Amino acid sequence: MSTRRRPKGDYSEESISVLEGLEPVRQRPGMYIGSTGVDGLHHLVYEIVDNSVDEALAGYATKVEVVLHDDGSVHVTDNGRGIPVGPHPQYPETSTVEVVLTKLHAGGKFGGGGYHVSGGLHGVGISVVNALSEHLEIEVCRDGNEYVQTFGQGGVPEGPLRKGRKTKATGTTIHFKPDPAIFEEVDFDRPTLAKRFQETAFLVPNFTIVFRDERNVADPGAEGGWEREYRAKHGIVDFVEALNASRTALHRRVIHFSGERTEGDRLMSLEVAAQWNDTYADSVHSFVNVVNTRHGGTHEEGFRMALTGTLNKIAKEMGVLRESDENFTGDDVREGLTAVVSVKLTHPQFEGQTKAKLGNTEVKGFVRSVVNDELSLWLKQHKADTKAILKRCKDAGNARRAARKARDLARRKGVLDGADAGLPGKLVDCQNADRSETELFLVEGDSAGGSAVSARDRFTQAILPLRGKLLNVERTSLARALENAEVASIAAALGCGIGHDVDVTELRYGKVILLSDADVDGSHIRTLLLTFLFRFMTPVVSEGRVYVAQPPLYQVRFGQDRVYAASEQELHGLLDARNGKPVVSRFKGLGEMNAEQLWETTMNPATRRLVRITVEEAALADEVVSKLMGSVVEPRKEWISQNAGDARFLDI
Ligand code: 0RA
Repeated sequence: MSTRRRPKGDYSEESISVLEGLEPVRQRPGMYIGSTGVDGLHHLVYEIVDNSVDEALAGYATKVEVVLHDDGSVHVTDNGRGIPVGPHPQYPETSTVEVVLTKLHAGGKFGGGGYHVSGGLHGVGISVVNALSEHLEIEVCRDGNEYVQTFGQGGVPEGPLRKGRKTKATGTTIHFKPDPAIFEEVDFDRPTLAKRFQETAFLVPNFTIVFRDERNVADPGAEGGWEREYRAKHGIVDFVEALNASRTALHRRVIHFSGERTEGDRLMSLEVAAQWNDTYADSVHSFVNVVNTRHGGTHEEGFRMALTGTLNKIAKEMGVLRESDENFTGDDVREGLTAVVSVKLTHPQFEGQTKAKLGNTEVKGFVRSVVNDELSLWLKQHKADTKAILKRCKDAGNARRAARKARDLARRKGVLDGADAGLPGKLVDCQNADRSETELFLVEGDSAGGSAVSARDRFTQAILPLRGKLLNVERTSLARALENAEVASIAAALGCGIGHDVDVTELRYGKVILLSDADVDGSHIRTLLLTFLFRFMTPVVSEGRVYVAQPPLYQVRFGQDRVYAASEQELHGLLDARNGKPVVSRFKGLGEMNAEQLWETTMNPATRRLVRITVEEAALADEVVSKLMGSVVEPRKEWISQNAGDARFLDI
């Protein structure tokens, strides 16, 4: 897609803005780059690279190269037009290069009202980078020559812009070293930058971003000289394919369309790529002027409304929904959807603390009307894909109704109602009606479940034995998940709903505790259970209601005395600390412990250890499962070969 716009250098009177010096930036850096921590530090790089991206969007640059150096400095070079070198209209004595680097531009944008689609968080301009640098060197190739200027701490010019050798090339090179007096630590994180550059490359087709890490090249122990090249021939279609790479797409072609509208000097454009996969996740990524709008906004609202409306309309036209059927909800149509919504605007208005939400009201209607028209057209032209998509929406709706029914059934049963219909037969419930004091143990295996039943405090502790391994949640929609007997019994026992319907206040227990063997198989089932809870009962995890029990691996007897150790290390500690003749035994599984041992070591609130699971840990489990059990073989192979033997990843 091409975005036509007025070039930045087109200075008209009204675009001349009030300029001021750099002092305010050093006084309050947070105002300009968000923070002086690692995020602010990375922001400096984005600020420069975004200017190169603008040159690419305007049709001039095709490439930018970013290099990290040992001394904390960064080198960014592009082949755009180069910053103008002639006198600045407002400061006839000074080159435009120097003004751009030493004056703060009102509204943060170069040329004020002039057209500038900026990628930066606040679009603050490269003078902010100069202000927060210890040293900066700029080299501009333009008008047949190279021009160079250097700046000291805080962006103070060390001399005027000087003409250098002749060249036919054009472009801008900036080499800057963030000022250690400003930043908490000058230590760039390669993966953070790499992710951003990859994303940028997807959003700016045919723009090449070379990223090289030359830190520690001299150190033979360190991995130096790392380099990647990011370039996306098919833009956001490639983006969606990459996002779906470890999943199975439900239809072959990636949906792709775009639209534009101009209103006076305002231009809006939209590009969408989308493809459904066989997982439960809803993964809509939105961008405004190549910046990720993590918190959505009017463009996402317009997209969601049009998506739901269009799919309902087409489903009726194709007879997938009859007039008497309930419409698909937004959740139904977004189940398994991976989409990228990229909007470009001349006058974006961002909202909120992080500026990660779009506020322009006119964008909603624009996006809505483009999606209504273009998506309808695409679906009509791709009947086979459309059938697969509509079937998916219909299954999602059916599953949602089934889940709600199950929850309503469970809701009507108090804990004291016992094993009425609705609660799973295998559940051995507790008696306490005060839910906050109760605990549900999800126990791997029938025999371990049996021990746990005898060991428990029957007033507060309930046991749900799970047979063998849980289904492979990775490849599962809500509909398929609910067909699995283990999933259905967990959902019924928890009673708080499943999927988008979860209501944690309905959770039938205070704590949900995963109890499995301390070995590799136990860790496997724990990972699967966490993934299941993370995907289908997210609020239960995020509200801190999920725990992992820590059964011991060893028992050591010193005469009549029994002590336990959870790891090899703890065992050695114990043996070193005590006198007497130890008898060490290793538990192969929970089933080997008698009820008394299990109570003492793992279940008794007074003596046990529990680890509360955070969303981050559950998300990590989810990632491991995606890689190990996703339906696409390649990433799994790669992951296993990279991490083979590294039990850390499974040991959650
Ligand atoms: C001001 C005006 C023009 C381009 C730029 C700045 C510019 C800045 C950076 C920073 C890194 N790379 C850059 N490339 C360009 C417009 C130039 C014109 O009208 O010819």
